[in-house]
Amino acid sequence: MRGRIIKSTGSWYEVEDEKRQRWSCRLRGKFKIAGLKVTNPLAVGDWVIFEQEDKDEKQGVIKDIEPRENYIIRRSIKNRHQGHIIAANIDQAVLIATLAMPRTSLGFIDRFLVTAESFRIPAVLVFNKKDLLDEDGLQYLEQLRQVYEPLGYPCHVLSAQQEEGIKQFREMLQGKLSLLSGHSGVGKSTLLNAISPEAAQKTGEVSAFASKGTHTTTFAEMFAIDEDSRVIDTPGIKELGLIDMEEDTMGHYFPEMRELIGECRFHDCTHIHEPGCAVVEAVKAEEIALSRYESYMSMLLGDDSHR
Ligand SMILES: Nc1nc2c(ncn2[C@@H]2O[C@H](COP(=O)(O)OP(=O)(O)OP(=O)(O)O)[C@@H](O)[C@H]2O)c(=O)[nH]1
Ligand SMILES: [Mg+2]
Ligand SMILES: [Zn+2]
Repeated sequence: MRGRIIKSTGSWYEVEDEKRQRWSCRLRGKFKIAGLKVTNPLAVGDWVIFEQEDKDEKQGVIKDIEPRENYIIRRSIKNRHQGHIIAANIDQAVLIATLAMPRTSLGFIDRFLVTAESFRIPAVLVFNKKDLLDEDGLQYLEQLRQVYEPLGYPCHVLSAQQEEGIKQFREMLQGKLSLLSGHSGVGKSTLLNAISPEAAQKTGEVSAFASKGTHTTTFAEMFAIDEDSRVIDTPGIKELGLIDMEEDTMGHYFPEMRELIGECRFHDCTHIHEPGCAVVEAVKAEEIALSRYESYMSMLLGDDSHR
């Protein structure tokens, strides 16, 4: 049978078959994907081939994994030379951000976008908790929209609590598998609950744990919104860390800098101190947002103060 992993706890995988039935699966044998050093062989979003193990119960054994269209990895906490696959085969990565309570920094947003670029996954920005913003806040959001949308990152401004902008949010997810990401407290679960009855039920179950001091949720999990729209919630994942990025390729992950490739005097220009740098010229001419350039520099120089 063929199915898709919708949840993984490390030793067990919840798999949904093509008739949308749920199976509890184990992995037999080992899978090694060439060139990938990861702690988990399978991840949410993976398509697998499995066999029924027990005639009476929905239990199976995973025999094979289909080639991935893409995947998103973060550095393993245990071993910095290894990665942990967060999800595979996703159509878009959606960052839920807030300007207040908590504040998502521009550095964090740009890091997220660079990560998505490096995995060649389209990215979308969603600013939640609009209801907490005053005129100045709303105006600032409008400025951010003018920075990000021309770069190819759609921006949505909404309020999960006031149920404002939920319809557009839902439309943006329509027909896709979306990875939801964002700092703790930005409202990922609240948003999910507003659009997915399945998620509402599950997060309700888990929130009882929250009061006991454990994480609200620990594993990435896929939820159905409707027949052909799914989202993956990634609780407790603070950051989609970058893996081994070379100095001279960082600019490739900034679309506005990528556009200027070949226009700097030196072909291996890092856009920091070199004379005749087209990127620096564009920053001076305000064609590239200063905040984006600052993010680029702090990522390149490994300075984490912008996060
Ligand atoms: N004012 C306001 N509060 C909101 C809004 N959306 C969510 N909240 C509140 O923000 C808090 C955190 O929301 P959650 O949905 O639990 O956040 P989360 O992103 O799932 O957090 P983690 O599960 O820890 O990653 C809750 O108290 C929500 O009620 C909003 O649009 N406006
Ligand atoms: Mg949550
Ligand atoms: Zn340059």
